[in-house]
Amino acid sequence: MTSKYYITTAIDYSNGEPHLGHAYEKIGADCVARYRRLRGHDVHFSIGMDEHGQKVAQAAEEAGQTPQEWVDTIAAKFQAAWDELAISHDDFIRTTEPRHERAVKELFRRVQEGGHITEGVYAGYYCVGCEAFKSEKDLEDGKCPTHPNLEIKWVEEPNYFFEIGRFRQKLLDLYHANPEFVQPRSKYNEVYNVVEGWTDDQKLSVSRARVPWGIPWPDDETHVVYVWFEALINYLSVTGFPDDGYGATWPADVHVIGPDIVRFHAAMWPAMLMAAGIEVPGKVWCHGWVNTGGARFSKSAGVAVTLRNLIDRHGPDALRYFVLREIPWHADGNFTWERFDTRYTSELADGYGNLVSRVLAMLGRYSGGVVPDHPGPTPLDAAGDELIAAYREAMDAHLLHEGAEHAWRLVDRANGFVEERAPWSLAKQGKTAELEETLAALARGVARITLLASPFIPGKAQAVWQALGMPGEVTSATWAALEHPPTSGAQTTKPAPLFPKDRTEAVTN
Ligand code: ME8
Repeated sequence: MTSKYYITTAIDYSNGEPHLGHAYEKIGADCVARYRRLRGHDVHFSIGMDEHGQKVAQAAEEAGQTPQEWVDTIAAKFQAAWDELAISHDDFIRTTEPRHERAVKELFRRVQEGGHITEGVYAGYYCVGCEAFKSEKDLEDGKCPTHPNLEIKWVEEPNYFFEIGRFRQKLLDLYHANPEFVQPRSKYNEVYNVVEGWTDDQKLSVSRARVPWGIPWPDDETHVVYVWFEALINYLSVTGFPDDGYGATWPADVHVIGPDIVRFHAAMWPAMLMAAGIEVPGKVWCHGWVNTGGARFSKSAGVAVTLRNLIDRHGPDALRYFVLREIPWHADGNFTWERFDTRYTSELADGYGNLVSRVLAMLGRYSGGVVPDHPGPTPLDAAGDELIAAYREAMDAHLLHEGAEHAWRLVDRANGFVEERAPWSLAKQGKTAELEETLAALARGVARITLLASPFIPGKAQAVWQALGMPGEVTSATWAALEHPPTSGAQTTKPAPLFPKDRTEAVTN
């Protein structure tokens, strides 16, 4: 029985180039999606672009382009980056697509039919950086703390409002019933406290007047739907909503997002769904911030480290591995070139890369490249069983950095096993049975590590899978193959160096 697993990331604003912050989120979600496929789930993984709103319109104007021309160019850049980083999404939604407008209008109709939209006048601050209304207490020294470089605007206009306060108790009930609805716990507490502080007649402005770039407000062309109210609905648009059958994908199992947008996802979004009578998502997973040199990667802060430089340094797989191993998936982390180079050398080149190259070389030398038929088990198999269980526990809990750590412990264990058994001396002494047992165990070990590593370094894992003589793509391997690698009798070959140490030789995969 396969079970469906619908995972999404935030859809990125089309107001600049992709940077490591965006990439980290997509790489992490991709790692989860790939792990779930390995577990046999029927995964639907969606990412995309948030193309409406004032700040996108401003960026287009500054570039001297129409908003549509601008978002087309930006979407192509993001897609190219995600292709290069082997993001295995099943869908790429753009909020300018007709399927999205259709879903927005239908969801809106249901919310309105429920009597949850009212008219009024909004008077308050607006941060274009957040595309969000701000109260006095959200500001620090009159500025938005997330966008201190932008001027806060005072806005006074007739608006349509969503009566979000009516869902206060239902949201609190949801949080009580499902304490893992928002993870990590610190974010749960943040959202809980915000919602608890609402009044029952709390309103949220959900239209903007005089903003031409957006989805027109149904029945009132002088307004567009507020960009957040609209953008969140992308998660339904990709399921085919409102067509019959959207429930095969919806509800999302997990929305992966960053720290600045957790309230939109864990409070506003479920309230909108409740108002429309639609099931809420299973979980909101909030990763941390990626910083460098004391600044956060962002479109405006002018961080000099570009995604191009990062990929070019050691190839896309190395970047994927590094960010997922270095930055815990639930906390903030820091990028430095030094740490990147150190982990590349010790864990990828000298660790996994060296293990693969010596095991395949020994299979060639002592066994004509054919994996001997010897089921073991050896101490290496036992260590593998333990580490697979630990990996699974970590990955099920979304602790990707721990998952990588367990996989790489098996690399160390396998490299240790080579030293302990010294196949070269077994060969010299003519201890054929022991030599065969050792080589067979090492082939199984490498196959297991490769499957465990495949959500992190899919390109290199494919190269090793092929060199091990395993059939098909590593992406279609099963969990059973991880537990009992079908390596006996496989005809192996020697791959090109996986992680060259001389950077000028660095290959992209
Ligand atoms: O927020 N480190 O778009 P966005 C980690 N369009 N994550 C980071 C980051 C960093 N330095 N910088 C950005 C939006 N992010 C909306 C989302 S969803 C319906 C609409 C993350 O382009 C950020 O937290 O500003 C968010 O999850 C994602 O990148 C897109 O940010």
